[in-house]
Amino acid sequence: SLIATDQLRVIIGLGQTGLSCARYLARQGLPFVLVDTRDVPPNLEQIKTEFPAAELHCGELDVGLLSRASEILLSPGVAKDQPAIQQAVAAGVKLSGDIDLFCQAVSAPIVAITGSNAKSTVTTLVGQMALNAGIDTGIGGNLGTPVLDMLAAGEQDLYVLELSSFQLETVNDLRASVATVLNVSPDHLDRYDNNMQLYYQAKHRIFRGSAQIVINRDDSLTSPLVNKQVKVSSFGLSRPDLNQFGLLEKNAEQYLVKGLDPLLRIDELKTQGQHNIANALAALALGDAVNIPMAAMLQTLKTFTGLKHRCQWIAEKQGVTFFNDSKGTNVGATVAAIDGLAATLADNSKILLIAGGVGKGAEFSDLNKPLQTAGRALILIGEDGPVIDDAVNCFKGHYADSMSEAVKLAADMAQSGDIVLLSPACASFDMFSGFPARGDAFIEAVEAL
Ligand code: UMA
Ligand code: ADP
Repeated sequence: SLIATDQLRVIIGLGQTGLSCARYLARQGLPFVLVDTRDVPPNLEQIKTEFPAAELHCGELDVGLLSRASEILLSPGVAKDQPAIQQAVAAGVKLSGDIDLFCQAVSAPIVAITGSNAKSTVTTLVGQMALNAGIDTGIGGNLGTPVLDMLAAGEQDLYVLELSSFQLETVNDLRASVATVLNVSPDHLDRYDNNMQLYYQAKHRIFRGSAQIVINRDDSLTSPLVNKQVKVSSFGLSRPDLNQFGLLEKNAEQYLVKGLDPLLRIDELKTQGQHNIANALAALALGDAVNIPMAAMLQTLKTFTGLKHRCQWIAEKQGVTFFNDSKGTNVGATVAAIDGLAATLADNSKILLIAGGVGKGAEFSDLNKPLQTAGRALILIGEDGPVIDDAVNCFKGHYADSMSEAVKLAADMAQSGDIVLLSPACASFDMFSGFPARGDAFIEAVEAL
């Protein structure tokens, strides 16, 4: 490489994150080398056009190059435990990523959100609360817009970031105004050596340097050890202590409350299920920590109907209701979706679950309890359908080769009053480009019935 070693930044991964890092460094006139582990990464031609002068290496990682770097900027899709990366780290090379660069660059307050589930929902809620309060707010991260791309048009007044465990793996110092782990249940264990401890540790890096933290009182795994200077607040579905967020009954009505102060009746929320009440409380606690005015926060909760592909109501056909929860990509999410919808069922009505896809090495036996209580049938799609079938013992799965076949099978078996729920507990990449395409295929199949 022609770049002086003390300035040799190597960007690994030429997806959205890598390109956002390259654009960010280019904006500052700083040199970089582009690397991807694939022989031909997608968008290669576009990358060559956008960065014609940049040195580019594709295929197997070059240990020599990485070990000469001053800093490696690693994309979230690339695991850091590969020998070439570990050798560079052992040689003293700093391992970092787009989130660290972003946090070093901005002085505006940051709300940092992770968790196994509900990240996108809570990030969107907090961001919308701030926008409704008239605050110039950037909303991004794992949700879609790479964080560094948000800086292209100058700094804003507040940032709300959804961070995945993959992004957090390379975070050294985040210094959020407020950070939270919303909940912890198994996911991505294929990437973490089947070791929950490693996954948990990656998530808890979100608390590094944070001024305030928000914990979930109903999930002890969300609570870190912190020193006295850090302000801790909490949310949960129980009666809260002073200044904490929770639920309280007053005059036979359930209220979202801060301490003893009623904020909103729970039936004023437009989203369904206990898990969405927890999400609303989490958003309130986070927004309160960065002083978003309460009126704007409550107004947002009264109008937010939920994101597409998350327990999304699609249609009612011959008394059967269809819900698209394509974003349910792990067991915890699917259990929450079944429990949440089961609470809305009339007596004798049941749920027909469409599940399966790429299981990411997960263990599916936690599906038994909610299915025993509320399930009518299990329809399986994708490569790990049989793994789910083996783990679920309350009934045998029915196999379908396509989404349309799965929807037809479910509709045939459903009785009036039932719910057909797509909540796969798996990633989608064996059959679809991602969870949005899977959800769209479900919607299309329902409409075609
Ligand atoms: N890849 C290689 N070699 C490389 C680089 C990438 O094989 O050198 C592969 C990865 O294994 C992966 C794919 O390419 O299969 C994409 O990886 P990437 O790191 O280039 O991904 P980006 O395009 O930068 O998108 C990432 C997030 N993707 C992942 O973490 C896998 C996006 O989250 C995020 O929106 C984006 O940054 C902006 O911040 C997506 C996601 O699936 C939605 N996240 C996971 C989830 O939510 O469960 C964590
Ligand atoms: P993430 O970005 O973490 O994947 P989303 O907000 O997109 O989270 O929601 C993903 C899925 O998680 C939803 O489709 C729903 O099934 C489930 N879910 C939502 N909120 C919760 C919660 N508080 N606890 C457990 N599961 C939840």
